[in-house]
Amino acid sequence: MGRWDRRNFGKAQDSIVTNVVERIQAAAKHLGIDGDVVPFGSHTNTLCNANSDCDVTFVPREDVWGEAALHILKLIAQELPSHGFKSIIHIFQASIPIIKAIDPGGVEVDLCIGNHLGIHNSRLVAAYCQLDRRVGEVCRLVKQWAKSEELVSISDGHLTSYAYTLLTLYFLMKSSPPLLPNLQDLAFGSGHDSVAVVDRKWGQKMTWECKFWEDVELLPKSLNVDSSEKLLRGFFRFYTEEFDWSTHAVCVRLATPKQDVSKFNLAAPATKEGWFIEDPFDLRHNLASNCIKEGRQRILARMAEALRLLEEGGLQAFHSYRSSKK
Ligand code: 3AT
Ligand code: MG
Repeated sequence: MGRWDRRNFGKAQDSIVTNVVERIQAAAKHLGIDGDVVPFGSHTNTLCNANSDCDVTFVPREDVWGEAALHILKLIAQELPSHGFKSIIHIFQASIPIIKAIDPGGVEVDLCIGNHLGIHNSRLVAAYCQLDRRVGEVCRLVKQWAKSEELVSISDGHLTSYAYTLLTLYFLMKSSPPLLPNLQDLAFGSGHDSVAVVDRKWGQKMTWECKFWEDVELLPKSLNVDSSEKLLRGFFRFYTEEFDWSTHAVCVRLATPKQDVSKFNLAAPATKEGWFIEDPFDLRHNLASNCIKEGRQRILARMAEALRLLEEGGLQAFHSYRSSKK
């Protein structure tokens, strides 16, 4: 898979996603709907694992939302079987209506309409990954671990893959010395032009500031020389022993090495109970809002177990334990 390059972002980066994009583009063309199929998610930011889905959004030439967007999604869904897709499922109750389908190669595809925020948050993650190879390594290890422990799913009260990526980035910004700078903060501090993105989730029109420091090649290398294994241990230790979930938020937007962000000062209504993982751009969105008490307890218990394995037997013990669970 290619590395992120901001000039190339939004173009397919591997053959899986190239195929998916071409087929959906052909379906839209056949229907006479003008627009672009844009990949986002882990296939565009170097974080995909063998079992990653392929996230794509159709961006119509004319801005549409609500019923009009849903209508386009339904039309494309009807057309997909003629372009090799099968097992098509509509999930229209979600905040972003999506269609799930399986491509001819067996890859799960998630298609939505006009998900500009998804494109921008994938760009932000891609930029963080480009800063240091250990970022992608630790993010992929965390996602693989969470999947093998069945901790990735909001329908049964856990977290999404994307939420685990935000947990990892936040930790890497707070590691000592920090492995990552805060790219959003850098863009604000240096007076970058605004990148205003309109979002219409939950039937409400909101405009979010999506700027971040994109010239990652101009930034100095981190002074942190820890191995990915040590960072992974640090990740599990941070969230099980150091981070105060009851009063603080995982907030990539405001992360500084020294201070945790009080969850009660954030834009979305903070719950007394529960975790708070703020989306870097959509400040209404707590990515842990569906993570129930049992889910949180399970995640922390599995994290503590992962930490123990890493401390006792290193990455080898960690991997063998995970493969014994498959
Ligand atoms: P996999 O490799 O597929 O497991 P991923 O990083 O592609 O992980 P997801 O498939 O869960 O993550 O989500 C795809 C992208 O959709 C990631 C992010 O750009 C966007 N996204 C997912 N969930 C949210 C959310 N709750 N809020 C905002 N954007 C989201
Ligand atoms: Mg994905």
